[in-house]
Amino acid sequence: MGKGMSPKIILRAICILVLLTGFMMCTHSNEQENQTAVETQEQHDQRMSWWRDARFGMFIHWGLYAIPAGEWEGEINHAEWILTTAQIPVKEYENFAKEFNPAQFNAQQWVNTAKNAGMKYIVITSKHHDGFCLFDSKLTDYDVVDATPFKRDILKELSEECYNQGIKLCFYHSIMDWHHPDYLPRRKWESRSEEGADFDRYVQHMKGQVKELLTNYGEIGVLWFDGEWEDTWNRERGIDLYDYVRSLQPSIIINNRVGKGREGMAGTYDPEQALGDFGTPEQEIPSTGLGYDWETCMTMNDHWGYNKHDDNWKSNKDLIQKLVDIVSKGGNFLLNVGPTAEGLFPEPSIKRLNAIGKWMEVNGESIYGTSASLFSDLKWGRSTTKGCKVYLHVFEWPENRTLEVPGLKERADSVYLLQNPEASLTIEYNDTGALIQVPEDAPDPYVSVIALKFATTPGLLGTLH
Ligand code: JFZ
Repeated sequence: MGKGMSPKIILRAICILVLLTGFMMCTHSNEQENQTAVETQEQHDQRMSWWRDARFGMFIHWGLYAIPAGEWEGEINHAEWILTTAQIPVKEYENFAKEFNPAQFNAQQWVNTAKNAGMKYIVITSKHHDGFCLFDSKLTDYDVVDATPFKRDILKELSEECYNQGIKLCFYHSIMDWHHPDYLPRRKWESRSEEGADFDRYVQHMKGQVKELLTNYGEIGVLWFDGEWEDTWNRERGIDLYDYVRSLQPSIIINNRVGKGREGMAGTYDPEQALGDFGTPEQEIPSTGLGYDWETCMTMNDHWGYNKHDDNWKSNKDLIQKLVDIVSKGGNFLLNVGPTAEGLFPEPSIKRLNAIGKWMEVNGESIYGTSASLFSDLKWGRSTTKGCKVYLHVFEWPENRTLEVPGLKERADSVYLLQNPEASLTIEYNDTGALIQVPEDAPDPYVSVIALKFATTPGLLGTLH
């Protein structure tokens, strides 16, 4: 410090600096978050509350691509991207519409399967990148009602069933559109010219469709955008779209793919560009919580859209443990189904959904409405917490019949297996934590859950980390 600078002056300088930074941060964040500025934290929490409680939802990728079912000219690794990955000219791809006649489609059954699996919301592709719409859009003829022999508005039927069965209906709507003449850029291999194309006009068209989706199908839970990565899209357009959606349904939730910044795409994540209400890690589970709302979306095999050759199914155990892992880190799980061209969920998907549902029936209490684990590391599994309860999800059952819970020092009033609440388990405490005596064999083949009930909300945080 320079000679003659009194502590008073230094103090004053620090004060001014602090005030200035504070002011700069305020103006900065106002600029950043103008799309949510109208909402207080409390209102935001209120809007997010059903979604945070739900924890588990169904993703449905369905469209014309279910017809080739992943195969084109001997190549068998395609799915919903087949127009691009097999380089099928748009005019030729359009022909699939004439064949789209999913006679076995039954909205009541689809919604019921999701509900029985313990899922609380369904996100279905109103339009994927191929531009084909599963709803009766007045703004295009390239939709299920105008272009197919089926002629039924799939989203209408689903919206009625979701309403009846208490499931939140949500739409995945692709920003990228390989079909619309005004969408730019074209695919590199295409012969369609860009002449006369007007991206602004495309955006107006897309907003018109968003208006249809948010006006004709009742209350929609989430608008899940995607395909925002091309150069024609930018943050400004993202903010405008976000605001437009909220102006149509103020309580709706919107994912982060409405803007540019998002996790998961190597090299492209830019937090300054991030928009939306939750993050969307894809096909991966982050190693810790993310400090904001997030939802992992994942396939049960290796494709989103139906692929008749894909047998690489995840096991029931893997899927249940992934659900628990995600929830223990404060995230949601959006698990995908790719229905067939006949309108059926693939049999292996149904089997897995049924197994998850059976597990959720017994253990759902440890999933819905819970918060992330209070423990930083549990070598045998995961944990969640809700109110006065802590749940321990045991992946690896202890061979010596003693489950070690390091860091747990507060005395629980009762300890029991969720599948058998009447039988109390013995718990002892020592210097480093607690020891729970458990039965010899794991009571559940996938994940056994132990509940600990405390007299008050456990103040474990202080003692655990
Ligand atoms: C997108 C779609 O292109 C895909 O067809 C599917 O609908 C999926 C849910 O979302 O695919 C992506 C999006 C992001 C990444 C990879 C594929 N990413 O972040 O690496």
